[in-house]
Amino acid sequence: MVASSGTLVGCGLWKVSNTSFDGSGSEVAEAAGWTRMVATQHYLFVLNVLPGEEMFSHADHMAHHPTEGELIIKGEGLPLGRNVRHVEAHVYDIATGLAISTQAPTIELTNRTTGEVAKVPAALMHDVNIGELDLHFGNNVHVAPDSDISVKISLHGEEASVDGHLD
Ligand SMILES: [Cu+2]
Repeated sequence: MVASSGTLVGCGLWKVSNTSFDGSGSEVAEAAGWTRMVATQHYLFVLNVLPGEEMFSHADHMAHHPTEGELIIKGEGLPLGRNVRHVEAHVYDIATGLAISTQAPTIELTNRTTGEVAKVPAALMHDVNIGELDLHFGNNVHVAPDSDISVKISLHGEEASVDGHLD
């Protein structure tokens, strides 16, 4: 499966840079995070790996009105911390082009440098500013610095994987 660069809306990084990057471009962008797009028979997956994001429950959101971060629609957001990244998967039905929000994919991150494998709990959320157009699954996960990683995503038996480096 060939992964290519995406230009769809993701979380954080797109607020500071709307440039498409795919690993052949800026090393600075590659260090901070990246976007990959991959399709299976029925689904288009747009995967973003970004700096850690703060996630808020509906109650947190109503109480504190955060101006950045993510609103959890379903599931639980894991805390920020040292070397924490935010992995997210935007899932689209290829036949309709619509975002899928009712069936959570399985997301797994393999650190090929350290050998660690981590399941990324697929909470449903969207950016507090962008709103429902940014609907996606994902969570925060620890990734050691200077690592080559693979992110594997599967839904209803259809599986795809993308690779990238994080400084
Ligand atoms: Cu997110």
